[in-house]
Amino acid sequence: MKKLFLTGRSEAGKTSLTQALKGETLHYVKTQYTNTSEDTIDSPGEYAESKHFSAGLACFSFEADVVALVQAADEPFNLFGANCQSFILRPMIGIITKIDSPYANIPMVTEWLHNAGCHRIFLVNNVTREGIQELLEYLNEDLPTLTLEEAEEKQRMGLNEWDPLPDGV
Ligand SMILES: Nc1nc2c(ncn2[C@@H]2O[C@H](COP(=O)(O)OP(=O)(O)O)[C@@H](O)[C@H]2O)c(=O)[nH]1
Ligand SMILES: [Mg+2]
Repeated sequence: MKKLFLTGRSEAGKTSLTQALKGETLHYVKTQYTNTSEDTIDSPGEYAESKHFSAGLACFSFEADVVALVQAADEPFNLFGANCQSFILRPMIGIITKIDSPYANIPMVTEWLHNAGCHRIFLVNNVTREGIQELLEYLNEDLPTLTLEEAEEKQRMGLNEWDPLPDGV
């Protein structure tokens, strides 16, 4: 199972997502600190919202196999700049929560997450668990482990460890 790191503004639905992934019914918990001992690493929204703390997010990401930018479908503005993945040495996905919101604008949030560099985007409703199974299937596939030689070869080609090799190589 891939260890997932969640970041996004307060109220985006990160803590609810950890509960939906565990099959728990949603209950409100204020996220006071980053907890890395479980399969999902949750973080306080204040980290993503503050210029001073946001560098800490890159450090926490190194504890994870995959980083997820979490944005609610009804968020009024975008917190993440273009190409955020450039300083995170992990595959980065986007998770759009609250797809049931009457104010949802899924095409706009999808565009934000694509611009940030997410290579895959999942749509979820934490309340009804719609979309959670698809995310769990992605998380259940382990990342392939590379030998040192394979890792060095990918580095020479300018590829990330998790990128597929070009055709014919
Ligand atoms: N309708 C709806 N509400 C949600 C969803 N996910 C979370 N919420 C609600 O949004 C609020 C903030 O959720 P929370 O998980 O604490 O956000 P966090 O600050 O990112 O951890 C809570 O009242 C949740 O019940 C969702 O998919 N749909
Ligand atoms: Mg939280």
